[in-house]
Parts: sequence; C-alpha cells; structure tokens
Amino acid sequence: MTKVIKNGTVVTADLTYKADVLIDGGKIIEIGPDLKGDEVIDATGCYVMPGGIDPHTHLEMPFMGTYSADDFESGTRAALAGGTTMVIDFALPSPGEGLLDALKKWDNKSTRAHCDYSFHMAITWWGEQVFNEMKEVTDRGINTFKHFLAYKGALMVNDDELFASFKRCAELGAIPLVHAENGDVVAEMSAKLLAEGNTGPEAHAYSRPSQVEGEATNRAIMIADMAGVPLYVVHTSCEEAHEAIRRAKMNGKRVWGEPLIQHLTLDESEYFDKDWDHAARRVMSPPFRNKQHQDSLWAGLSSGTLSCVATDHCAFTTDQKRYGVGDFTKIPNGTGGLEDRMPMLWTEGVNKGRITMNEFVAVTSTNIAKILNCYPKKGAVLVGADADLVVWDPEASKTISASSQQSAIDYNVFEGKEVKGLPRYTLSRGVVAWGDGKIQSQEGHGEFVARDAGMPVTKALSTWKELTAPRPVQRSGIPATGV
Ligand code: DUC
Ligand code: ZN
Ligand code: ZN
Ligand code: ZN
Repeated sequence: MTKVIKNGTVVTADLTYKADVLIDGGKIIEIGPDLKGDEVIDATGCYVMPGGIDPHTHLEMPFMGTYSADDFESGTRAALAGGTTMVIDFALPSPGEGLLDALKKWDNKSTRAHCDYSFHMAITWWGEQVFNEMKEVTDRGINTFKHFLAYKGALMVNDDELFASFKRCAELGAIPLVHAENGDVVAEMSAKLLAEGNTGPEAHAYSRPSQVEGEATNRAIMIADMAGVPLYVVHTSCEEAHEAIRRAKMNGKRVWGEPLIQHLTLDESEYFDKDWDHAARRVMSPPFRNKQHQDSLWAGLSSGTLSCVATDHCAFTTDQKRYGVGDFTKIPNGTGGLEDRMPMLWTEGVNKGRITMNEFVAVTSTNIAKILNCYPKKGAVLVGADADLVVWDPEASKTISASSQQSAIDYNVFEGKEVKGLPRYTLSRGVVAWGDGKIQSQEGHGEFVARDAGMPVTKALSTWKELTAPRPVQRSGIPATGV
C-alpha cells in the first residue's frame, strides 16, 4: 500500500519546491510532480517538512526525589501532536549504577513509544566499570555521552572525571554533551539564599546567574579541546555561554549550542511578582533569562552559531513542584514543551521574520540528525529516507492550553499563547500518527534508532594526540650544576 502526499510544498533545510511525496514501506520512494498512490494525503496550502527531532527529553526520569510525569507513551504523543517524530532521551544511571543496567531500564520504558527514539547515555560517576561499559554502549548505537557540571552531590562530575570521560569519548569516536552550570557556585549561592530566608522559587533564578553558565561552558569547551573531542552544549540559555561557543567556532573547534524553545520565548519575569505555583512550574535549570539573553539566542539561530532548538522536556505536576514549598532547592527542576516546540518556534521565529522556513527545518530537525549521525535516515526529505514527515499548515492557529494538551501534567508554561502554524498531519515511518486533531498511531509503534560512533566529525580531531605526543626534553628541565 503506497501513500502519496499531494499538492504540498516541500521545505527542507536548503530547498523550497512544489512536489508530491510517495511513500512505501515506511520510506520515501519518490519525490516529484503528479505522483499517484493507493492513499492520498492532501497537503494543499501546506509545507511538507522533515518531522521534528527533539534532541533533549527526560521521560519518566527519576530526579529530585520523584519521576518526571510524562513517560514514553504520553511524551511521544505530545511530540507527534506538535510535529516532532523523534525524541532523544537521556538514559540516566544513578551514581554507582552501571551504564548497561540503566540502559535496560530505558529499553523497557521506551517500548511504549509512539514515535522513533534514541538515547544519550549520562555519565554521572567515574570508574573502571564506566570506562569499559562506554564501549558496549557505543556498540549498542549510542554515540553521545552527557555530563552534568551542576547538581553537586547528585549527578555532577568533577573536572578530572570530565577530562577522563572526554578522552574516552575521543577513543570511541563518540560526542560528549554537557549541562554547563558551575555546580559548586550554585550550591554555595543556594545555601546562602536559603540561610537569608529566600525560600521561594524566584531564588532558584538568583542562585544560577548567567555567569555560572558562561564559566562552565567555556571550561567544558577547553577541556574538550584538550581531549580532542567535539562538544555539544545542551540548553544554552545566555549570552556568556553563546559567546564561548561563538569564540570556539571562530577558532575552528567543533562545538554546537542548543537553545531551548522555553529560553527563546519565556523570560525571567515569569518568576517575579507571580504566585508560588506559577513561578515553581517554571523552575528549570538553567532558569529563564532576560531579553538581552533571548536576543542573543535568536541571533545565534539566524547566524548559525547555535545549531538546534530542543525542549529539555522534563515535566512535573503542580503537586510534584510543591515538594519545594519552603525550600526552593527541592522544587523538581524541569518544564514541558514537546508539543509546543515547533508551533512556538514557527510563530515567534518564522512568522516574525527572525528565521527562514529553511532555517526552521535546520534547527528543528536536519542539523541534529547530522550531528548525531542519523542523517539522512532522519531529518531529510529524500528518496530512501524514513517517511518521518510533517504536513505543516501555516494558516492553522490555536491558543495553547493545558486543557487540550497530550502531556500528563496539569498546566502548560505556554498557556494562553496564540500560535499560527500547526501540523495538519504528522507521519511516523509512513504511518499517519497525528491527523484530524487526534493521535492515530499505536503505542509501541516507535523504534530505537541506532547511531554509530566513529563518524567523520569525531575522527577529524587530533588535539589530544598532539598534546600527548613525545616532547623534546628541554635544557631548562636540567639543573645548571648537573646531577
Ligand atoms: N534541567 C532541568 O530543568 N530539568 C532536568 C535536568 C536539567 O538539567
Ligand atoms: Zn541539563
Ligand atoms: Zn536535560
Ligand atoms: Zn497511546
């Protein structure tokens, strides 16, 4: 049974043209004019784009004494309803737990996914077991390892562990990811704020100024450079971090930055002069920033110094957020966004002239598929690619509301925002997974996408080899009198 998407305009990261798209066996088999198929999907007035890829989600993750409320079932429904056809979630070993044991848990949870998915592996502690298992993890098709420079006493790794893991990534041809906030400084500032009676959610923002992110981003970039690996910086939220990434790129380093849709469109005023629940629901790390930082992120997307827009989808209910009443450090960190990422970015980005449609495709799908080594299976409208597609209606509009969302939580941080530009259909490997305003896919339809290590971008770097090459012994290393 073939399907044909008719009368649409194909929009990719570099081209815009009128064509029909023919699908069979879950793949695109032909692109061109006047194609015929057994089943017709009408794309009149719509753009046909690669389905979105969200490179940063935390589904059913144990964190801060609870579990994030969206699991692979509700989370991937939210993804599809918003035009996203693949999520990359973080397998998170608790400190001391083996990587392969954590991976088993993520394998089990993800059997319920409605759309395709892949994993990053988090490095939350260091030892021989972790060193060895990193190889088995890459053999399983996971070529990315995440490191937290924040969450001291829980997930944070120190610089010696970071350097050791980055060097291991270099050996394996894997890419390290980093959550860049200085965890030591955050811990001290948090303790001081609490001691002074600042217990509310706004203190969360005070405890994590942009400098802690700028410092950690630059540190991770330099350590990656010495280890001879590229670096992917998650949730880049401020000018200081963006500046470090820009500078690294200018100096020829392979470093990528990932702003979140939340940081692009919501600012720090969400924490101030608001009721406790409103502010706590928006507590995430890094926190929302001011307008200058937002302008910097938008400029990064249009200039290409920032590469991918993600969500860090880590949703907690209001009841879960209330664990932190009386102590802001106990408010589970995280916000949702999977369903809203593409409509919000289209509305605030494309409709407002900040980015082009082609840039939209690049930053929501194609760039990350290339970085993570699953292009052109994903992120492309090409013959042979998976038919993960979104039929995007630029005239469709809605008001975002928790009352109509797929996510399992009881609020939405974008509540009340008007968006124009929505998926009419979302296809996951040729199956219409979202259409006529409802989910049509089956739980368990999603498949794991393996991503090989040893890709050209990781092979090209040689800094570590140069730094550790045998050096000539310097005369100055020998005492003048001789020994
Ligand atoms: N930040 C969050 O806000 N939640 C999950 C983890 C993170 O780094
Ligand atoms: Zn993070
Ligand atoms: Zn995260
Ligand atoms: Zn379902």
